[in-house]
Amino acid sequence: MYRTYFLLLLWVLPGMLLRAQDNPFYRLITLPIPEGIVLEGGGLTTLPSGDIALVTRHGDAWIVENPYMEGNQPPHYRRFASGLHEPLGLAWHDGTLWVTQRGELTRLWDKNGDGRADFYESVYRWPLTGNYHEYSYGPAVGPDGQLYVTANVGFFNPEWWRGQSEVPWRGWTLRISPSGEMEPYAAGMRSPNGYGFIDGEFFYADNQGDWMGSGGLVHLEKGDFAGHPASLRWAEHPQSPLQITQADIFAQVDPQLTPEGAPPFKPENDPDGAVLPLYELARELPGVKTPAVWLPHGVLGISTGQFLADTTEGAFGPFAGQVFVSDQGQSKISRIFLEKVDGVYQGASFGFFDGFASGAMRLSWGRDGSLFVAQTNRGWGSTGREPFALQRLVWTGKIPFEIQAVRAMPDGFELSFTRPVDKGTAADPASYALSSFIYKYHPVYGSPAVNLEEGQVRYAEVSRDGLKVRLVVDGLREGYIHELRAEGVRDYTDGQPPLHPTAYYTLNRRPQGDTLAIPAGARAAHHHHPAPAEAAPAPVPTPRPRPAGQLAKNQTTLPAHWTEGPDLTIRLSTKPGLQFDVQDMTVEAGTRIRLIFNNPDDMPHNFLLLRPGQADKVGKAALALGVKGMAMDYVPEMDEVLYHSKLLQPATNQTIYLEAPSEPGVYPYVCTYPGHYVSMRGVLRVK
Ligand SMILES: [Cu+2]
Repeated sequence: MYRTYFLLLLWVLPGMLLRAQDNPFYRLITLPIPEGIVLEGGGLTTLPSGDIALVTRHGDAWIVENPYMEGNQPPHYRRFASGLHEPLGLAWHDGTLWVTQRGELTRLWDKNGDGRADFYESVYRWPLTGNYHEYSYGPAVGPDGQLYVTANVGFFNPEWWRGQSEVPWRGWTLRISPSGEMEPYAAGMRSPNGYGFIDGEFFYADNQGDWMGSGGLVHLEKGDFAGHPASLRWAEHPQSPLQITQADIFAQVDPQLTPEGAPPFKPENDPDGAVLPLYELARELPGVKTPAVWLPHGVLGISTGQFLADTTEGAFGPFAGQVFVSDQGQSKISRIFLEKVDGVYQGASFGFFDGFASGAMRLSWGRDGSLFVAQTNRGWGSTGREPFALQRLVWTGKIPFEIQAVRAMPDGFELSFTRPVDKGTAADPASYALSSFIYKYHPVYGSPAVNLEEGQVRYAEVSRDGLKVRLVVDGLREGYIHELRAEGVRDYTDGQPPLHPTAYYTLNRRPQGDTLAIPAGARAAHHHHPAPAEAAPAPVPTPRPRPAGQLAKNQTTLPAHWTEGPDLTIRLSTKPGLQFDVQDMTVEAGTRIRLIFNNPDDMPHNFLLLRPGQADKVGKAALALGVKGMAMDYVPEMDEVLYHSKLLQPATNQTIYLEAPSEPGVYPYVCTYPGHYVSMRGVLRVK
């Protein structure tokens, strides 16, 4: 009884996540891993027997027998191969395992049948420079029997961090035949960690970074360009199927950029307010592919892992045919509904399951329709604190109340629910809220959500069976991401709101056709927006005015009353692996400090000094800023934040001035970029 009440509370309180161990719909089972095996999942596939095979980034291939732990027996791990070079993908095809190493597609044969690979066949090799970021992923096996491999751009820091393609075919998808003929298939990848087939079509999933405002799922046809221009260095190569060049892209983005010996793409060259979304480029240049569905950064993840279409025909719950996407940094899985409008893929993304033990990387269906999730924090950290894990997600047979799908309509959306809705709440336009935004297409790492606009749900009509709601809205914008919130809608049976009440619909094409006539006397839309559920910060206190002489929270000039200058200069840097280089410092109360905060790392970071014991609270509040977080430098407006830097792009710095608190104590400092606050911390001891 107490437990049920607790669960209800979790659902009702905005901003709270249903904890993995309390989820009544999906059970998370952890597979024990014997001492001594470092199982950082880089590739995962299910064998015809139902056993699973897994490769680790350290170079081993393992066969996991009895992964279902039948007869209460633990799984058994058998090393199948070793010495592979950072393999990041694995497939079963034509009777053997195929693995993508950094520089090669390799077929693993067990010719003598002793359960260990005895012949590593080099199917196709590609050049590498040795740059750390030249990861390679795959293969995905197509319906054509061809093997698809995706390749990162390298990441270099000549003046500032940027993706470069120093050797063919960094930043490309390659199509390779089993006998080793390669054809370059598509370009514009940055960090294509997700790859695979949905309905027989090739898709890939990228990560936020330079030129990539946020992660997303992209449908790729031969000759397509997905956005990262470094790969276009090889666009005019005789084998290239691309019709566009780097010069075409740069001419649209900034005429000062040139293809060869391009000037430094410095963040400061990106003027404030300049917005060029990728979809506008796609209008100018055929062959430019925008994501079918964007995954809003910090909301539905921060580092896209793998995606997998639900081919279980209902064995995994009410989402057959949809797509699940893992996230390494936030240890979660999101869900995507895809549809085709005018021949173009688009659709909605939703939250699905949070709380994996480590960074969720690779996905594979078990023979019973459960989902295996191979995990690693990759030394970068993840919300799940284990360095690695292997878990299995099993549907319990209970149907969660969720928005099952969102379909675009000429004048709005049609929502399907997994269970009948309460018609009173579902027919009330005030139960919904709509806004839309987009990301910049620019050389800078990531993008804030820009061009934000509130929309309006004008009318809601519930189907007779209570499973569908037709919405008529104002504010549809082609090319934009529409945040549609439905937390006012209640389940007919138990009165609960949807478990994940927010959908992010990417409207690549607005459908043509009939609009819905709003009946006279229909309930008018109220100007009322329900509190955001999934991404709600704690109530924001109005910042108290600071007394004269007191410093701003982000004081970047020498305070006028510091006539003697600072008492102390502290240099603080970020370092790889989500760390500050100094994690413990001690100062006298009231010390006037000049803090030179430097970010030489390859991703953005910030610095927030907090009141004692508030690191978790502030970290969570920053995460809850959702799509608006980037524009706020992920600094929540709350009294717990004493001082902060701005969000520093890679290879930039900022000097701020602050006064050590007058109260002695241990004051934490954290980076609140999504996913970082768990590990990226230090303490300032005030004596
Ligand atoms: Cu950080």
